[in-house]
Amino acid sequence: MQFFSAFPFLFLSIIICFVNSVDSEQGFCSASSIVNSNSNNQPLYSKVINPTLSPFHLQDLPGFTRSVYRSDHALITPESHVFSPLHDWSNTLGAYLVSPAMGAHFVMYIAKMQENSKSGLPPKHVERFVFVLQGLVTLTNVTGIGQTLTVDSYAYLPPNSKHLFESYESATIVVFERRYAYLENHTPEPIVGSTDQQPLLDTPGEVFELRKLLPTSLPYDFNIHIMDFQPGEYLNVKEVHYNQHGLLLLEGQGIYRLGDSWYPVEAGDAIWMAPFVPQWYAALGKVRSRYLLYKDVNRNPL
Ligand code: UGY
Ligand code: MN
Repeated sequence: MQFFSAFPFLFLSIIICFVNSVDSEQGFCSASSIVNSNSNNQPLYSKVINPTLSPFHLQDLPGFTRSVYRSDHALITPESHVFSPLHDWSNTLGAYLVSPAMGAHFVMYIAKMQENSKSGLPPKHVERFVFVLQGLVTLTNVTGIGQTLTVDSYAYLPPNSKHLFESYESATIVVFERRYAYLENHTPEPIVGSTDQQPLLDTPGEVFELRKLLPTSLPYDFNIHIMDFQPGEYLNVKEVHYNQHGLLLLEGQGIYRLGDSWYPVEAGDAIWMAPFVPQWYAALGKVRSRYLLYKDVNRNPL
């Protein structure tokens, strides 16, 4: 008898459940309740059961950033970049991602060269490395000879060497600069090259592919590594070392461990690693991960 008196209510519940399941992504029905909706016709509090999961949805969350700044590392993601005119350059906006204010001994910045833009010179005794991310730039050095740099090519300018980067259309470059650590009887030379011209190097105990963009000889007090990982590959060494790093993830995505924190990262993200910060990377997703990495080398840390 009780079953039959409850029947109309059950029938109504099944109908409401069916209507809700057509609407919901999961296609299942939980207990029905009085429907209360917000202005977009979503049930009130629907975000609690349908949370923000992907970076695409995170764009809708005001104030959200994956950027982090700690005493021994920083992750700076593109939504945090702040561009302002670069001192001594013309028609160029720059965003500093690493600087001595963090504790680093170098700067790393993205420069957006606009139409008819020109570079300025670094301060005295400061060396410069430029890598082209987008567009075309022309490098003219003291000899007056111009060289065209396309995406994936780069130039190294020793301290106090007169040079000029120009762009007639828009171009984006990443720049590293540091005060050169002089070493008696050794003088660095200017270098122009491209990533694909550099040979793959041995990486004993590791699986990633490594190219170095600068000579490994003593005149050079830093190098820029290009490191490639296929999805699923990771660093075998859980590195802790005296060198500093500035990293720009050029392709792919994965997890970067920095100290005790684990960060999901993707192309466009920049990282600063202080000396001795524990560091580890695993590539995930469906495409190759490639990053560009500043590393100070060839000098006694004393
Ligand atoms: O050479 C390096 O120190 C490099 N393997 N570090 C890194 O990828 N975090
Ligand atoms: Mn390292």
